[in-house]
Amino acid sequence: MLSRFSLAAIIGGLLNLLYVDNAPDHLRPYVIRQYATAQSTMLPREIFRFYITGASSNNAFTLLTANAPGNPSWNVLPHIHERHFENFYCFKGRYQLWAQAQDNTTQQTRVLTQGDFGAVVRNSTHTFQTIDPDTQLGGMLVPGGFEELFLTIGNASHPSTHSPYDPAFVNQTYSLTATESDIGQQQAFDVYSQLRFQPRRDAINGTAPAGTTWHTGPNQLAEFGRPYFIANGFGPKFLNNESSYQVIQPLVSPTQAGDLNFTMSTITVSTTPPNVTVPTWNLNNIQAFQVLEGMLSIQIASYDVANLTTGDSDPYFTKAMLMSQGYDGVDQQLISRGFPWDSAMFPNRWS
Ligand SMILES: [Cu+2]
Repeated sequence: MLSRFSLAAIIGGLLNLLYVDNAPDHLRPYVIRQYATAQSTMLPREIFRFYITGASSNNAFTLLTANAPGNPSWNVLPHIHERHFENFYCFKGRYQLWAQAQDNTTQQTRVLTQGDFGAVVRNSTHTFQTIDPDTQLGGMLVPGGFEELFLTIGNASHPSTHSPYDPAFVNQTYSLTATESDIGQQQAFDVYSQLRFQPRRDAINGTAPAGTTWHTGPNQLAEFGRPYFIANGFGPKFLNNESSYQVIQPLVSPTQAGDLNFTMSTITVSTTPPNVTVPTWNLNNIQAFQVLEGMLSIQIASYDVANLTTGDSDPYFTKAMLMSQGYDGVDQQLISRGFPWDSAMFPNRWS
């Protein structure tokens, strides 16, 4: 069965094997399959996989997914990270995310469905709860290395069927209480439990407080230091038409990332029109693509072409998540040579 691939294209070293089952223990180009072993780790009622680690990205970022059924309560105690910016993406199913900024302004919550995004900046109190039976969330944490927490507190789990999670989770109950020693141990990994935080339960149409815009109108990326949420397709958009059409939807731009020096965008790509040459990129920083729809073909240095696919071998429509180290990555370059665009779709005629 073909499935979604992740790819960390690290420009530089040349090694023989592009395809791996676990993220490499050092910086190098690689491709890893969705639901690969990926150091899969069991926590109560959820399995984490680590497609990019601190070791594989020279500490640029960690890319993980968590698969879980719906949970009767939060998946984790409310907590803060002082050093890590934690990005939440919904690959499928639904989960609810809560976030409150450091200055204790109004607590926000959203129910995330496929393609929705939440940016939990440093020092924001947050927690989440999975809702649907087949839910997958993505976490992109900057800087890298945050997986060490899960590898320490979880149990190694390598389902031989590569099942996203263990069906036995559905009947399991667990308690979210933490002992003093758990809390002390977690602080060493930049997790500071906020036991007095009460996640609000008054969301209507997937959002609270009242008056917030969620799947009903545009969402903006926030000023530096504030958590924010972008519903799928409702954020800012840019079109680049230098080769194929590419619609770039930034999720984290330099303003929000600040000193953490990274960006995240989705890029929707058309086919390449006749008589157009596919461009070659010369990039100085780490770029990682995770294909969401369609297929992205990438050739890295002198490796063979890698086809990152969700199963479609010759699609007319491809959408990928891009994570980029630095402020001159693929998304920022496409935006700088493109222009603001109102639609999530590329034009229906070649220009
Ligand atoms: Cu967190």
